[in-house]
Amino acid sequence: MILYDYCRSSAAYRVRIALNLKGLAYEQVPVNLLQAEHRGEEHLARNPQGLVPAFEDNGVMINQSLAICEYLDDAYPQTAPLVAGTPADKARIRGLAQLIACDIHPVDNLRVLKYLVGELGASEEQKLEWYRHWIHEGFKGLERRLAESNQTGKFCHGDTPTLADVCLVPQVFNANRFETDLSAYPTIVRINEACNELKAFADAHPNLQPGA
Ligand SMILES: N[C@@H](CCC(=O)N[C@@H](CS)C(=O)NCC(=O)O)C(=O)O
Repeated sequence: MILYDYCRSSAAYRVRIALNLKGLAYEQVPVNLLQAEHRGEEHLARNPQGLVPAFEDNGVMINQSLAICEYLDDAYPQTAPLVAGTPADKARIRGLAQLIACDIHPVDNLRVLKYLVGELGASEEQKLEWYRHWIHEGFKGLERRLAESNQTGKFCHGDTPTLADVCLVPQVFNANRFETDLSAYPTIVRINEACNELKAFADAHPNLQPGA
């Protein structure tokens, strides 16, 4: 298994956590986003969107972090599932994961920030305001969903990490990197801390990756 990733990519961070939770060994090939390696032909052949991660297993190349995580569940059912339970449990886990991966992360992505500052002429201050605005928009709803549900446990869904936690931790890392005030989200902060006490999450931290 090969993960083409970048240390600070939160989508790749998700896959690193998922692989660690499932106890699957993998090789890492860094693709440096700051040097635009993701826009080069070598990486476009792996992911024509020019994004990381890309994941290769048994000669098959897979794109999109959530699809990669669900592939791991399907291809390696003997390992801890990331999405499990009744249809309603699975829908809740996927819903929480998608709230982060589909509704928060894409608008704060590197290419969006570059476009804001480059093509649209936003200042650094406006860029930061944009970044934090979309974190707050997403985290408001996420906090309420987590805090008001008795299905929330030590982690986002019960007392075992799931795909929702795999998405939550990198998003909180990003929020902290951009110095976002998270005091209004005690449940998110608590779950993030509980996750990071686990080796699978700690080992996936951006600072510990090649090229960090
Ligand atoms: N939906 C994709 C998102 C992938 C993505 O946005 N990757 C970012 C890093 S977190 C990236 O490659 N950004 C490069 C850029 O914006 O130029 C996934 O989940 O895999």
